[in-house]
Amino acid sequence: MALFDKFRKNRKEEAPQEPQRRAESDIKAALDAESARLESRETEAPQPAPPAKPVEPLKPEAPAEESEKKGLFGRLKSRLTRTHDNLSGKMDDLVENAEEVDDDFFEEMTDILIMADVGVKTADEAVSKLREKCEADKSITPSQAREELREILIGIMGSEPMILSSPMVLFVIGVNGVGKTTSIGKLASRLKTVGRRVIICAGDTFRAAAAEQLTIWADRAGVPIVKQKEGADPAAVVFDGIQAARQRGADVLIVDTAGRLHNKAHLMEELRKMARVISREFPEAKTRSLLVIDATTGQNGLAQASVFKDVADLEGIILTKLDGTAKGGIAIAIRSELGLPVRYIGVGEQLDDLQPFDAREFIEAIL
Ligand SMILES: Nc1nc2c(ncn2[C@@H]2O[C@H](COP(=O)(O)OP(=O)(O)O)[C@@H](O)[C@H]2O)c(=O)[nH]1
Ligand SMILES: [Mg+2]
Repeated sequence: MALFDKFRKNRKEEAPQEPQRRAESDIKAALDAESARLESRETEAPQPAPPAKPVEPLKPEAPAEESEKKGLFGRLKSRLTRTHDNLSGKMDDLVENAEEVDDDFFEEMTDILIMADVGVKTADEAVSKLREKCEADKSITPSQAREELREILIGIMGSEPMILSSPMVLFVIGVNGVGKTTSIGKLASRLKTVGRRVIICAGDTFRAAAAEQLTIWADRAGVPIVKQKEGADPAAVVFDGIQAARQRGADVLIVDTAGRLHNKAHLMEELRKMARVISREFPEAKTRSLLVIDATTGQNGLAQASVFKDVADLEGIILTKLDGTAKGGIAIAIRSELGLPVRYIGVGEQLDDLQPFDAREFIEAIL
């Protein structure tokens, strides 16, 4: 404990706002609303209701009206225009010019998918499935084949809901610049809006500006942040984060991390050390890691992911910067080539530019 005492002296923890009491039924309603939104399909037993505790004023998300849903989808679509224009534009041409569904049609379709970064393996897999279908039913037209392709891709990606429980520690990992800090701010804001108590922990103590940048995001999201001086031991910051989470009855502690992939052994050791602190000090918390991948780095992002898969037990992917690429097909490749679900997507630099991933909406927006 002496180690942590030493670091705790340096602690610069922001004073939390005085929490206000709220009825337990309200908390449950908020969590139900979040479950309905984020984990819409029930694949696991429902999480137990959290113990009664003081929470901030509740702003539950009203069930999305049809018009609101359309608005959200319209927004998603507008953010994915580059990929849409690339993928859907080329598919339009293909379908318009094809007289029948033949070898050339399948070949060209495969090329279009690969050019949108769907990846050779995944593109081949999807088109072989389509080919089988078309061989079994010769009446399928080029335009119907495209519809079938959509369904096949949705099937390949799947939509597994992320189960959030309370208390929970979420590590956000990934190489520098992919969007970890930004995504943490957005995620904290999302969770707070639906009544979860979130604390952010500045575990990236490597870069001088990292904690400051995270503080700005914490302020935007309106959640407390726990941090220490640059160069502090990330495990000591996590220790402080746990104390804060316990004191305030937080549901989710989100931990930012440094992305020093060039030294895998070091990164692994750092993550292990933080995990040890959690299992010792916060054994009741579920610990999960989300890997952030920058969609604009394409297949290189997949290579990074396979390295991180070796060092951490990954819960899933946050795929960022989809607004900045014509190659958003990478979202499809991730599921089939890494075996990891995309949990959230980043579609811009604003606080509300992080959306839970929905395979059907995604495919409908780009194809
Ligand atoms: N356009 C766009 N930019 C993003 C997105 N997510 C992050 N960024 C930008 O990417 C840059 C790096 O983000 P940062 O969170 O600092 O990455 P980190 O090093 O992994 O923590 C920043 O300029 C962010 O504004 C996104 O979804 N869309
Ligand atoms: Mg960062």
